[in-house]
Parts: sequence; structure tokens; C-alpha cells
Amino acid sequence: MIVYGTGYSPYVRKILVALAEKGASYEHVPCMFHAPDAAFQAASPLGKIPAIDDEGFKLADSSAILWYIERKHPAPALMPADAKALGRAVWFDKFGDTELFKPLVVAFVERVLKPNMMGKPTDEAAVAKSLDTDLPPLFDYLEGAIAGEFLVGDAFSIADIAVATGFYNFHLAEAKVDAARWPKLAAYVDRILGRPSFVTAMAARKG
Ligand SMILES: N[C@@H](CCC(=O)N[C@@H](CS)C(=O)NCC(=O)O)C(=O)O
Repeated sequence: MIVYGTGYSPYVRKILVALAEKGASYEHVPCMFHAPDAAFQAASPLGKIPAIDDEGFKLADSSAILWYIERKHPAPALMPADAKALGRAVWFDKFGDTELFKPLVVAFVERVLKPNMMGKPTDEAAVAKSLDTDLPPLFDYLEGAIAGEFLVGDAFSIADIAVATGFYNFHLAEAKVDAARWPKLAAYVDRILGRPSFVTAMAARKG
């Protein structure tokens, strides 16, 4: 399987973590979104990352790809079998990709991406708004949702992958969860990002 997309992308990281958890082999092509690479463009209809090409089977979107990987490599399961647990895991996947992603990525875009890769100045006011206004209600929600080692049930799942992935970029931007205000969330993020699969995926960020 070829995985397209730079390891800096939280969405690409979801795929690299899932493949590492399952011990599946893959080839990583760390391109940027909208890269003028015909093979990548054929795999990604909207030019977004990630996309995969598995011996001619092409698919885009991190969640769609996670479901494909789950069926192809069922063990260890990343989708809970129990109906309620699966529903919650899919909810957290969507929450991580949408509501959480938008404010969580602001510090990374402003402090890392813009000055280092786009030649643009940082907008610290935008960072302050994300940290002080937009993220606290979402962190409050997560603080209340964390009851054990994992977000859903007693096993690592897509819920943990999708919620934790953006915190790596958050940390790269010198931002962190205030452990005094959100102790469960701060410990949870450190625990999940410390898993070998995340460490492997984060090592791929340079691409
Ligand atoms: N829903 C997509 C979102 C992917 C996405 O937005 N990736 C970003 C990079 S982190 C991208 O390709 N952005 C380019 C664009 O939106 O045109 C997924 O889960 O894969």
C-alpha cells in the first residue's frame, strides 16, 4: 500500500498510526496537498492528503481509509465490535476531524507553517483566540469524556487516533494542554502520543 501525504498532516498521521498498530507494511510518499504528482492526483480526487493506492485500489479521506484498513487487517481491531462503543468511536473520529481540528491546528498553522513554509508572518491574535476562546469548551468536553485509559471502552481505537493526532501539531507549535485545568486530558494526550505507533508515525513527519 502506498500512503500519500506529509507526516506533518494530522489526517495522514491517522493512517500511519493505524498501519503501525496493525503491523502492516506500506510505502510512504510524503507529498504536500495538491502536489503536481499524477499518481497522487489519481488517488485523491480533491487533491487532499491522505490518499492511498493499494495495488491499484485508490482511496482518499482518512476515515474512509481507516475503514478500508480495518477490513483488510482486522487485528488488532481499531473499530469496537459493540454497537454503542462503535457509535461513540465514529463520533470521536468525526469530532476529531472537524470541530476539534479547526481550532487545534491554528497554533501550528500560525507559528510553524506560515513562517517556515509559506513565508508569511504569524498572527498571534488568531493563536490567542484559538487558545483562549475556541479550545477551552472542547477541552472541557474531552475532560468530561475521559473515564479511563482510552476514550471508548477499554481498548485503543479510532477515537483515540482521531482525537490525539492534532495534539502533536499543537505541541510542535509550543502549545500545550494546561494540566492544572484539564488534568485528565493532559495525561491522556501524553499517554496516547507516547504509544509506539504514534512515535513511529511522528518520526515520519519530516517527509
Ligand atoms: N476529510 C479529509 C480532510 C483531509 C484534509 O483536509 N487534509 C488537508 C491537509 S492536513 C488538506 O489536504 N488540505 C488541502 C485542502 O483542503 O485543499 C480527511 O479526513 O482525510
